[in-house]
Amino acid sequence: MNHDFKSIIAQFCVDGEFVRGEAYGCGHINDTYAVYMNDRGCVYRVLLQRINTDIFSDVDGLMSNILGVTSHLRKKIAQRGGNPDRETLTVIRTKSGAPYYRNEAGCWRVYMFIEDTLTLQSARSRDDLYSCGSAFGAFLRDLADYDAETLTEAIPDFHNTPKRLETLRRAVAEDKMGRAAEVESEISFALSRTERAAAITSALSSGAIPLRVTHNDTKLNNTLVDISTQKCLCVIDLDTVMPGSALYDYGDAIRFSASTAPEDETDLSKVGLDLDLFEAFTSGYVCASGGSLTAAEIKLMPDAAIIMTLECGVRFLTDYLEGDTYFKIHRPRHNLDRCRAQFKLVEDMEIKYNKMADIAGR
Ligand code: ADP
Ligand code: GN1
Ligand code: MG
Repeated sequence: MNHDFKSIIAQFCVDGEFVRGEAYGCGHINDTYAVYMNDRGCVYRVLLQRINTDIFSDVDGLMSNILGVTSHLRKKIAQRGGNPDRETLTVIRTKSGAPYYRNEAGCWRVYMFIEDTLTLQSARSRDDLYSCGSAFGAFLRDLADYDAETLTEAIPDFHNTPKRLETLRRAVAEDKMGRAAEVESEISFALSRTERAAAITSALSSGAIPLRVTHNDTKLNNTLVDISTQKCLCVIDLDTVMPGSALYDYGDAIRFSASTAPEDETDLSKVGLDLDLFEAFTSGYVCASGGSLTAAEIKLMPDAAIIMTLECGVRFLTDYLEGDTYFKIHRPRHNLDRCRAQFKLVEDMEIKYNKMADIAGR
């Protein structure tokens, strides 16, 4: 879709003349653009996003979460001598002081563009995953004293895996696109794991593991890597910061980053868990979280990897059955390909369960 970037950006406290806007990044949810500005001969860019309001209906609540969390993180980063402008997101407000701008096309926000960084779609080495684990571990630690009560639940039951399975059951029953017959084996793969899927939510509700402020979308491409140090500099994509379990963050990161293949790989023989990458992320995460993870959380780490991978596969499958309305797709059956890759990864993790447990235990 073409948008009038010039008039949208004119609403924000962004200096200089508009030059151009272009699509940017590989997120599945929001529409992201790099907008170039010319400020007295100096060209720079800002990051413009159209927030997906089909998914995030309470944009005021969402933006107030982001403002609260980033101002808390800024203080922590400054206290340890870091650079808050590069190590967390900075919301650029509108000229009237609002954190976003609404027009007929939707809700728009602008972030400072964090330059001289890379977004990795897959790990190039163990070091990338150690560093990514450290960044998400530090995120958990820095928000440990954040008042969770002030956070809006941007997407209720986001990582409630049993509820995700319920939604899948409903989508199968409705079968509005007539696709259920084709994916019978994927449906039974998911439903046969219903019991295992409840391990994190049950542990949370019994009090066996604590509720914390978590990121909830810990893909490698939701971090920025500093080009000069080659280390993870900044955790981004803060839309889903909510009270949750550290195991959601840990498991989802393993799902995406410790796999031997991309999330949408169609050659399933290439998809599996790389135990070396698993070990690298796990040590980075546990060390940087500052010793705050409990024994019960650590014990559930291998289960978390499996559950979060299963859950993501279930979400892709449900979206396929419902007509691909949630995740952006770039080809027909893309959600089905993503689902199959997740389920293949679950199978491989089940085989490697004891090895994962040994590593996490160490
Ligand atoms: P989505 O919710 O759709 O995944 P993200 O917030 O993750 O959107 O942004 C998509 C991509 O845009 C990221 O993967 C990253 O490459 C890039 N990005 C996001 N915020 C910034 C920023 N402040 N500076 C530089 N790049 C960014
Ligand atoms: C979405 O926004 P993005 O692309 O970082 C999704 C995650 C999924 C992920 C799968 C708000 O993440 O939950 O795990 O796709 N985000 C939302 O790639 O649903
Ligand atoms: Mg993202």
